[in-house]
Amino acid sequence: MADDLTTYEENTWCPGCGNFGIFNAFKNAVKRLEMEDGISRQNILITAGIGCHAKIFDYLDLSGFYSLHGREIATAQGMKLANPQATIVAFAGDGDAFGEGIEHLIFAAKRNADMTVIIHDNGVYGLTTGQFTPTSPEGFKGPSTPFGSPEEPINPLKLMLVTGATFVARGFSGRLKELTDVFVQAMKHKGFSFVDVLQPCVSFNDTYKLYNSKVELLSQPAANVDEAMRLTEQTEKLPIGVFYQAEAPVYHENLLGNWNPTVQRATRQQRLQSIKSLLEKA
Ligand SMILES: Cc1ncc(C[n+]2csc(CCOP(=O)(O)OP(=O)(O)O)c2C)c(N)n1
Ligand code: SF4
Ligand SMILES: [Mg+2]
Repeated sequence: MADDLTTYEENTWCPGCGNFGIFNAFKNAVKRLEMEDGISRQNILITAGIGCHAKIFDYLDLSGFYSLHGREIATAQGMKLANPQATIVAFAGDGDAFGEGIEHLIFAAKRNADMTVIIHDNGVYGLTTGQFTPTSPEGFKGPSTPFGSPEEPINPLKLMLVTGATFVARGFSGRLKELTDVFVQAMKHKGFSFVDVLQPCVSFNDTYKLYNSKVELLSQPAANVDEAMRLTEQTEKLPIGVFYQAEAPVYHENLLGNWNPTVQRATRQQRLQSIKSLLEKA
């Protein structure tokens, strides 16, 4: 065991995979949150979809709920409603969150669900060996697009800004310090925080050279959504860091007020009384 946040599970990521950078930056972020902000690891709950990215769930020694392909963001919302005091993190793949589960991503952002979504954006279905995803570049060749994808990729940051996400950021798995900083800020943000991590897949979409030459740290977040949208359109350079951050009411408080279902569960007697009064009204 390399450190006290790593489990004994055998690591099966390909050597050189960008997932290692995300894993290490996330562990650094958890340690910083513990030391600097008093957020204990027992209060950080994780979930993940299915894919290479999702193996992080097996490797991190944190509590949580292993979800399904494309369903980790729905699962994360349920976890937050059940335990509003917890800090919730959903690890997702690009195929996972922008393909199979895009509706959950959009609605969680729209509701300002208080959680952090970390996208391992490798532009490919890694675990199923190289099919194109919504963020694969035009011309991408793989088993499902042998002549090259004829589609333009989506712009995930722009999608999140339009949908109303209150924290929108990009990281690069090869820039550990900056990625750690972004994770810390995302997990401290009250509301929906979205971090799109540029993650090379050395086996099916090796983007190290591209990202190493283009990635550039933003000096500060944009002052408004319009400015942030323009930043997401840059292609000569790829900005990393926080693009946009805003305050807004969060979903679980709108829905539950101060009620915390984990510590304020109704007794059997109270539940029976509620059923009885419902039946009397019927
Ligand atoms: C509902 C469902 N559809 C499809 C699959 C098959 N499947 C498993 S992993 C995967 C691709 C994952 O790609 P991505 O989300 O980008 O993660 P990566 O492996 O690249 O980290 C697919 C299609 C599945 N497990 N469940
Ligand atoms: S297939 Fe790609 S994403 Fe999956 S472990 Fe290997 S390098 Fe990483
Ligand atoms: Mg992927």
